[in-house]
Amino acid sequence: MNKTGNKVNLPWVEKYRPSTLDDLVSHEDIIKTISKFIKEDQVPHLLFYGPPGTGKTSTILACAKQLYKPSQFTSMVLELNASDDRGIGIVRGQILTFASTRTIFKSGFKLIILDEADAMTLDAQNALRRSGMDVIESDGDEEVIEKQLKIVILGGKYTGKTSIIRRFCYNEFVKSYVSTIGADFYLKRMSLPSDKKALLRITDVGGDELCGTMLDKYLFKANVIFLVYDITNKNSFEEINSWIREIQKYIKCPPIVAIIGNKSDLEHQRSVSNQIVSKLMKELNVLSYLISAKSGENVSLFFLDVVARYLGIHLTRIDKENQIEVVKARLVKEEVPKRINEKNVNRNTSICSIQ
Ligand SMILES: Nc1nc2c(ncn2[C@@H]2O[C@H](COP(=O)(O)OP(=O)(O)O)[C@@H](O)[C@H]2O)c(=O)[nH]1
Ligand SMILES: [Mg+2]
Repeated sequence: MNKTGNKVNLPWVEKYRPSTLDDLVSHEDIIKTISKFIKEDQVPHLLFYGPPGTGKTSTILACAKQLYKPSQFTSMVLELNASDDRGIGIVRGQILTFASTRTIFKSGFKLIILDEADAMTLDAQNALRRSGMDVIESDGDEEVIEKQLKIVILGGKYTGKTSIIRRFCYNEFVKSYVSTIGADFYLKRMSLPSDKKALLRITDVGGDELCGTMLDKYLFKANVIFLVYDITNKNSFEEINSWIREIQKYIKCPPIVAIIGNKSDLEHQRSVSNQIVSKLMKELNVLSYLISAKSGENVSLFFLDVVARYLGIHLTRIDKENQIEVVKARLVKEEVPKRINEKNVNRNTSICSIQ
């Protein structure tokens, strides 16, 4: 093509390529169906199959021209040849970058045209089948697949949400209390059985957000929601129902939900009975765990269990046992009141207490 737009020296397949769907001859039913998809803005994934020269590429290019203005073409359409011998790594990299870049001032879907898809090796087809949620890193010959999950932690103030996350991410516990304002964000990589990996994006939502205006934003695209209550505080358990009502307003596609009873180290001060927890668990059809951010009891186990369930990974008893936290306890000298007439009695005993 020269500067004035005239087509010179183009192969005839390009020169006479139909530029609109109406220019295409025959395949009337197919063209009618595709036109309907475009009109209703409901274009599904399309697979064109047929011998060479029957118009597969021309049809999809005509669709693209109908869907996007010439100025949008480069940002919204990616044309690739799958038989490209540069390897699937490059082709897939281009697809992931293109698909994950948001185009400003243009909503709607982007179009990826994968020509000669039948020339793809089986490995290459499998690699592309993995969803857009996967982060794929190439480590020499080994391919590392990392699933990304968004986890949102909700619950009343002082129930220990921040402490749970800090125990899980940094294995630390702070006794002092600093209220979370708005929300905080954490990232944590998790190894799962069979060398699988997950990248957890954890949102720690402040208790005040129950009446705030940002909850819908924090819940956007959440894969897992944890609702935390304090086992020593009945109100915090009752508040779970209010959180559920709020969640239902914003979430269309239900994520995995689990109720987390925190502060199991204060079992002797428990005011939320096991019965009411099981009742709510059955009513809502959700998971439930009893944990302690302070002692670390069950913290990594419940994260692993939920993430594995979400990803459909089966955990063996050994996988679970490996997560069991050894609860550290301090030996405290028992104070024995001195009694008269008690001679030579060995009272050198100790008791165990969790501090
Ligand atoms: N005994 C005990 N205290 C805890 C536990 N988890 C958190 N706390 C304490 O509860 C208070 C509130 O914790 P925080 O994580 O800030 O609660 P949040 O408002 O829900 O984020 C802090 O003083 C923590 O030290 C726990 O498992 N056991
Ligand atoms: Mg907090």
